[in-house]
Parts: sequence; structure tokens; C-alpha cells
Amino acid sequence: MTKVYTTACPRNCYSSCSFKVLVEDGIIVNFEPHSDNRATPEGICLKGLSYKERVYSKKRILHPLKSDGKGGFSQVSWDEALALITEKLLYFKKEFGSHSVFFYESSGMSGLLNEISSAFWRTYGGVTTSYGNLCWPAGLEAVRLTLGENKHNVPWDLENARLIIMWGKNSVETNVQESIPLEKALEQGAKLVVIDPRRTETAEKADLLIQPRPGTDGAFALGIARILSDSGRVDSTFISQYVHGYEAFRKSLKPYTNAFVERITGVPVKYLDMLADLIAETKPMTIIPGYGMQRYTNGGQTIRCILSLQVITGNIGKPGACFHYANLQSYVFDKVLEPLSYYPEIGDDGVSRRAVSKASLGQDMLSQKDPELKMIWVERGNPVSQNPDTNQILKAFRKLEFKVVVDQFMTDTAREADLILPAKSMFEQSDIIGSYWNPYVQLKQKVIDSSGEVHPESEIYRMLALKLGFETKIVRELFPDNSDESIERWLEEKLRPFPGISLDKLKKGPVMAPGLQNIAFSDYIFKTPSGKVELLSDKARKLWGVDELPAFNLTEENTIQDVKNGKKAYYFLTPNTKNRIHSQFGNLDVIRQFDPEPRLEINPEDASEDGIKNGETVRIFNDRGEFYSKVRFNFGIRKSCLSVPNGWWISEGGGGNYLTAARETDMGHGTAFHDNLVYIEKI
Ligand SMILES: Nc1nc2c(c(=O)[nH]1)N[C@H]1C(S)=C(S)[C@@H](COP(=O)(O)OP(=O)(O)OC[C@H]3O[C@@H](n4cnc5c(=O)[nH]c(N)nc54)[C@H](O)[C@@H]3O)O[C@H]1N2
Ligand SMILES: Nc1nc2c(c(=O)[nH]1)N[C@H]1C(S)=C(S)[C@@H](COP(=O)(O)OP(=O)(O)OC[C@H]3O[C@@H](n4cnc5c(=O)[nH]c(N)nc54)[C@H](O)[C@@H]3O)O[C@H]1N2
Ligand SMILES: [Mo]
Repeated sequence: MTKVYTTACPRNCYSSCSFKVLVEDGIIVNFEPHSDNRATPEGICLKGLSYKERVYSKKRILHPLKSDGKGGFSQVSWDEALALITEKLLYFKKEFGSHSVFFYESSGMSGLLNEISSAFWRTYGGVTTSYGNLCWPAGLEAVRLTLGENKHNVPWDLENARLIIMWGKNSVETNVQESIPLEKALEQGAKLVVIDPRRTETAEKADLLIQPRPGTDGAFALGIARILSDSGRVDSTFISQYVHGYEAFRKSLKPYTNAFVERITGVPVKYLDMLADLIAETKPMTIIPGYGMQRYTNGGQTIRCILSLQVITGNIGKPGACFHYANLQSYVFDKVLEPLSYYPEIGDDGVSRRAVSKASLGQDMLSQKDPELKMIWVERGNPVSQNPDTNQILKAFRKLEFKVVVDQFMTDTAREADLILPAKSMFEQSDIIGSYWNPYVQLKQKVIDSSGEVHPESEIYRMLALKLGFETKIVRELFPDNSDESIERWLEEKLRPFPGISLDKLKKGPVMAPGLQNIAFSDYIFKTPSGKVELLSDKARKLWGVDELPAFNLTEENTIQDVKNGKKAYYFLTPNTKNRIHSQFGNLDVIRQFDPEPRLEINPEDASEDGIKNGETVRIFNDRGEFYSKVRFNFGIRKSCLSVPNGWWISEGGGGNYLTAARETDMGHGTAFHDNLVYIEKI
């Protein structure tokens, strides 16, 4: 008998697809689309289809593994693993204080149950945690400063746009499902502009591709804003009713002359005029900025500059008119989870807090004093391959006395562990997820029993809490046992404030977020200090020390001449790619068929200047580190740029983060991965 379950993909990906899982005799046999999700009606991508291999893969870790200290691991029982962890936790707390333990989590799996981890570490006595994010926070903060909150029109509203600008977003690869409304819009005659130093798969659909020097989009946007405001082609009615600071903004645009913008961005002036005309003449317009573009030291300001174009043309709060950064309308559980949370910025409950920046993880771990770090617990993250400055991270890891990594596979980070605990797959525990693009709350359902000896984190923490002697009442309150009833009861409790959503409903399909605005800001309520759209933001200076106005600053490493220390230097881009989610999926055979090894893309003109042939192996380096890769010629990549997708494990030939700097973005404590000049040489 085939049982059919509704579920949703919990990966850190825009799409968060709904789909159905077909199960026979407790084994997953197939997947089907779930058409109730209007944003993802056609089903999952190749990564989704590879889930079957992922769950049943021989490479999957199914038992606790202990390191022999020489690179090998052997299986140990849960009893032994838990006893060892308990002993270490008690010892480090007594000897050095609980903050000598570092709890690191990241974006490998989403869900409300993740908050149990925080509750555990808080109850243990408070540990060192991390703040900031590898992904998107500079842009989130830029939008919040300007519009008051992060939301955008429902994905299918894109059909209504007449002009779509994919500004540093490679939607065809990173948001596959966005192609559905995009294609419809294009069929109806909409124009697509792509702004990206790479000629991406998305660019193949475009009417116009503009390839600026990396990190200079702010100047480009302000150049357009100047042309529009000088020629009076702005929406004066919208501006006078809803915009704060337009006059100051207009005056600040003077320096962004065509000549200046061309020099900074490397884009010929005619394209600046062309895009200004298109924007002035084509309404409604939706700008879809990507996240890669804000991983620079000027990333937040860049997003403010681009958003200003949306604002001065009045393209807000209407069908087809919006700034598609992040739609957090389904993130409704923050309040409900607050009692469990343990983050530096939350609450004052007498537990002392200490946190290090995700952007400078290695350096910050090494510099902790009183107490120094002794132990790390890594969960849902692969910092050795995903955070910047790998050499520093390895140094910091290797200085620790005890490392626990919870993961499904032998990742670069797992290899560094003293003890690896096997992690659940998405099909082995139910949880509730939101999305930062589609507007649904969804249930990721348990459809099979745990593989091998796997326990989900909630259960690992419950077992540890008992071993550590946490009060019985606390254990009962905070740590549900892993029976289906207990987990469902826990989830139902989190749904209680939302009468429109029940677990039964979610088992059938996705449910629209409560209070959803299909067309974001259609009520023209902006939760900013002035109650208006803020081009001028006092908070921007107060919180982050940047200009009150959207302004362009050169990134830390950009030289404009594309040389450094007298030597030809390259902008090193490490974007996301179709067949992996960061460091996940690349190890599966299905995916390997398409992507067997990393390739560094280079413009053949650059390659010939450096005497490099297609397919040759080169050394890529700077003063932070080096790695080696074969090159692939790509006429579509802007000169002076190199590109290799992030996420390749070091053990698979990856290593891009050996070269990235441990730097925060200008706002939001993001990570400026792409602000990174490198050199290459033949070997
Ligand atoms: N298939 C797949 N989908 C994913 C992911 C994945 O790994 N794989 N990851 C998910 C996550 S966590 C994220 S953060 C998103 C990210 O997905 P996107 O938002 O698309 O971001 P990136 O792939 O980092 O970068 C997008 C583009 O920005 C370009 N770019 C880099 N620097 C600049 C610049 O200075 N100016 C301009 N104009 N363009 C620039 C890059 O060349 C790249 O093509 O995708 C999500 N979806
Ligand atoms: N150079 C460079 N580096 C980058 C980026 C870039 O643009 N350039 N992009 C950054 C971005 S946008 C992001 S979002 C990050 C992503 O980096 P991370 O947040 O570290 O996420 P992933 O690499 O997707 O997955 C981390 C691990 O989670 C594991 N995992 C999956 N499910 C579970 C579970 O249920 N429990 C546990 N314990 N583990 C699980 C996976 O097997 C995987 O090994 O990378 C960043 N790194
Ligand atoms: Mo991300």
C-alpha cells in the first residue's frame, strides 16, 4: 500500500517547495508535486529528487562516531557518546565556566524545533553563541530602514510586472520556481534586465544584460536616480505623500555624473541612459535584488541605493510593483518561540551572554578570554567550508579540547570532530517551516522512522538533559520526547495563537500566513520612525555609522584599477548554483553526474593574458590562503572576475573560503564574502 504524505523542503532556499512523498512499507519510493502551493505547483528540483538517495545513501552517518585522533573514526554506542559529552560538559563548566563551551548553529535545516537547542544551552548555564549571519542580513537591514519591514508581493504577482530587474539574483538557478511567473510576465511582453558580472542562466532570458564591476552597483543605481530626478521623471505625488528625505537625497546625487559612474562601474554610459529610460517609461516595475550582491562591505548601502529607484518612481504597494528582497510574512512564530530563545540580543533573564560573529568566526573564537573556548558543538552548519577565512577557522577548531558535530555526512567540519552525532533527515521528524519568498506556513512531515541509530536533536538534548540532571520539571516542559504524539503536541502549542492554522490543515497542504498582504504595503503603512518610506534614515547612522542617505562607498578591497600591490588582481565571486544548497547535496551520485568537480570560471581574454589554457589547473591565492582548481573558459564572465560556486567541500577540491576575509557587512552583521581580491598563477 502506498501512503502519500504532504511535506515541504526545509532547506535554506527561496522556493521552500511543497511536495508529496510516496511511502511503501516504510520506505520512500517517490515524490510528486503539490499543486496547492501556488508558488511551487510544479514540484521539486533535482536536489529535491535526490532526497531519496540522500536518505538511504551509504555515505550517510547513522551511528555516533568517535575520532581516533589520526583522521579515522569508529562507531560508538549512544551510551558511550552521551556519557562522554556529559563528562566534558560538567568538567568544562566546573573548571572554566559554561561559556568555555561554544554552541554554533547555522542554516542547514529550518524548523521551529531548532529552538530547543537554544533552550538546552541556556538551561545548561549559558554558553558562547554566534551572532550575525552568513547570508542576507545587510539587505534585510537596508529594507527595514527604508520600508520598516521585510515583505514583498506574493511570488505570482510578478506576472503583473512590465519591467523586471534581476539585480544580482540568478533566479533561474537559485529560485527555480520563480521562473514560472517570470516566464508568464515575459510572454505578456514584460522586459527583463539582468545586472550581474556573470552572464548567468537568468541572463539568457534577458532583454538587457549589464555587467558592472563587482561591488559598484550602488554607484550605478544612484547614477540612474540622478538622471531620473534631474529630468523630473519621478513620481512626485508618491514622493510628497509617502517619502521622507527626498530633497536631501536629490541634492546628494550631484556627484553621480555619467562620467563618474562609468569610471567606477566600468559600464558604458549608454547603458545607464538606456536603463534610466526603461525605468521611466515602463510601469509597473519589480526589482529583484539577490543576496550575493550584499555580501560586500558596502552591501547594505548598495541595497538602499537600488531600493531608492523603486521609491522615487512610486513602484511600491501596487500589483507588479515591488522590491522583492525577502518576504518574511510567514515568519510569524518569533513571539511564540521567545521563551525558548537564547540569543544575545534577547531578554534579560540573569543568564550571562557572550557571542562571536559568524563573519569572523575563526578570529573571534581564538580571541575569547575569560574563559577561553574549550569545546564546540556544531549543528546544522558546516563552518569549515562555509564561513570565511578557513585557515583561521581550522586553527581555532584545532585549539579546542573537545568538538561535537551533529551532521548527516562526513563534511569538512565533521572531519574535525572528536565526536560526530548522526543527524536526522527531513523525513524523520515533523516540524513547521516558513519561507522567505512564498507566503505559506508549511508542515515538513515525518514520513519514515529514523534511519540507523539516528535521533533528532530534540531527542539528543532530552537525553543529555536527563544525564546532566536538569530538573525533571524543566525537562518535561522544555524537551518533548520523540513520540509522534509529543512532537505533534509541541507543534500544536506553537500554533495556538493562530486559529486559522492547525496541524490537521497543514497535513493536507500549505496554509497562507495569517495576516498576509498579497500586495505588500498596499495600505501604505510604513513602520519606520517617520511613518514614511525613509530615504533619509537617522537610524542608519545611529545603528551602523553609515550615511543617513543611500550613498556609494568603495568596498574595502576594490581598487577600481583591478590591480593590487602592482599586480593584476581578480574579483573572486563564489555564488550559489543549481544543483547544491551550499555545502549540501554535492556528495550525492545523482548530483555528481552533473557536477563532478569544481571549476574556476575565467574570461578567456584574462586567461590568455596570464598564459592559462582551458582545463588547466591554477593556483588561486591572496595573503589569506590558497587553493587549486581547474579552470573553465567562460566568455560570459566579466573581465577581472573569477567565479566558482561556494559549497564544494575541501575534501572534494573546494576551498574558496581559504581566500575570503573575515569581515562584516556595513550593516546587519552579515558576511562580506565577495569583497575579496585574489591572484592566479599557472602551476
Ligand atoms: N539551487 C540553489 N538555490 C539556492 C541556494 C543554493 O545554494 N542553491 N541557496 C539559497 C540561499 S541560502 C541563498 S543566500 C540564495 C542566494 O541566491 P542569489 O540571491 O541568487 O545569490 P548568489 O547566488 O549569491 O548571487 C547571485 C548573483 O549575484 C552576482 N553578483 C555577485 N556580486 C555582484 C555584484 O557586485 N553586483 C551584481 N550586480 N551582481 C553580483 C553573482 O554573479 C550571482 O550570479 O539562494 C538560495 N537558493
Ligand atoms: N565563499 C562563500 N561562502 C558562502 C557563501 C558565499 O556566497 N560565498 N554563501 C553563504 C550563505 S548565503 C549561506 S546561507 C551559508 C550556508 O552555510 P551553512 O549555514 O553552513 O549551511 P549548509 O552548507 O547548507 O549546511 C550545513 C550542514 O547542515 C547539515 N544538516 C542538514 N540537515 C540537518 C539537520 O537536521 N541537523 C543537523 N545537525 N545538520 C543538518 C548538512 O548536512 C550540512 O552539512 O554559506 C555561506 N558561505
Ligand atoms: Mo544564504
